[in-house]
Amino acid sequence: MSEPLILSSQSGAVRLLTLNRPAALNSFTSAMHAQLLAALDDAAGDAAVRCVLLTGAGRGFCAGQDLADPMVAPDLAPGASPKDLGQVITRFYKPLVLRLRSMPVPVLAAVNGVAAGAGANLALNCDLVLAARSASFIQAFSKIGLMPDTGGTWLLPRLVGRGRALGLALLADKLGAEEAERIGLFWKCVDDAALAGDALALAQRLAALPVKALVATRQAIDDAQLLSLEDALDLEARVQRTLGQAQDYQEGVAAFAARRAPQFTDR
Ligand code: T3D
Repeated sequence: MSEPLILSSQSGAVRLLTLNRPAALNSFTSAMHAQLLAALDDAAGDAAVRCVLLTGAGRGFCAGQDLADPMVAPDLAPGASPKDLGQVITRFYKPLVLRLRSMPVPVLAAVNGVAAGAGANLALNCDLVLAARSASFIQAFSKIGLMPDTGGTWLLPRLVGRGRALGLALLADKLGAEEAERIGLFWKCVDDAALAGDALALAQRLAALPVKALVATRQAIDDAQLLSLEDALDLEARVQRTLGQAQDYQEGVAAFAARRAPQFTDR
């Protein structure tokens, strides 16, 4: 049997998913897309999972679309029709981003090496990103005549502002992890040797938090970008009403009063 393209393992309440095509820097084929989506669906449907940790095997995190995949590689034969990349996005990248951003648990990316093209935006779609200090982020699209996808056009200006988003997207330069952290592209860099341990510890910490509230926070922060202040305040009232009726709120307040650690269970 061939090696799985997504490795999956469980550590307590954390589901660790590892992109596993290291010889091609974990770039996406249609088979890897299918396996990643299935692995995310499985984690979403498993009540024992309270956080997903996503990383890459080998020296890279993900180099984006596999450019040798016949699905996208231009056919150079005379008269051959061009590939429909719009379909590739609609069929693979859009469902992936929507799946990630609707996960019922927080998703943490541990970026262990280069993250390029759709691979960079895959990481940036996660709720938190830890990156090895030697890792790098490249909006590689313009180098091959494309524009950012996998949510890049939506995410980048929100993360770093229009000016930097355009700088990253137009020039497609390699951005080192320390500089990327400095400009606010993601949460934090750590020493290379500490990445795996620190990421698992952070994932376990997230899993012990009230994940239903964390997921509602992700959704409300995204939704609020498109709302007036008044509408955002109304949204906060609606979501807080729901959270206030959930078990975790009772548990959080009871634990505070009893000066003990809370045991959150909602998902
Ligand atoms: O469907 C569509 O096309 C639309 C959707 C697009 C989404 C996208 O992601 S478009 C952007 C695609 N990605 C890229 O353009 C990045 C291409 N890769 C690179 O620029 C470089 O590999 C890196 C900067 C990421 C890393 O450079 P380096 O020097 O550390 O490694 P390398 O030697 O270039 O790569 C190592 C191996 O991985 C190499 O294979 P080999 O020679 O050892 O057998 C290389 O060919 C392979 N590899 C790297 N990236 C890809 C890849 N193979 C296929 N597809 C890749 N994207």
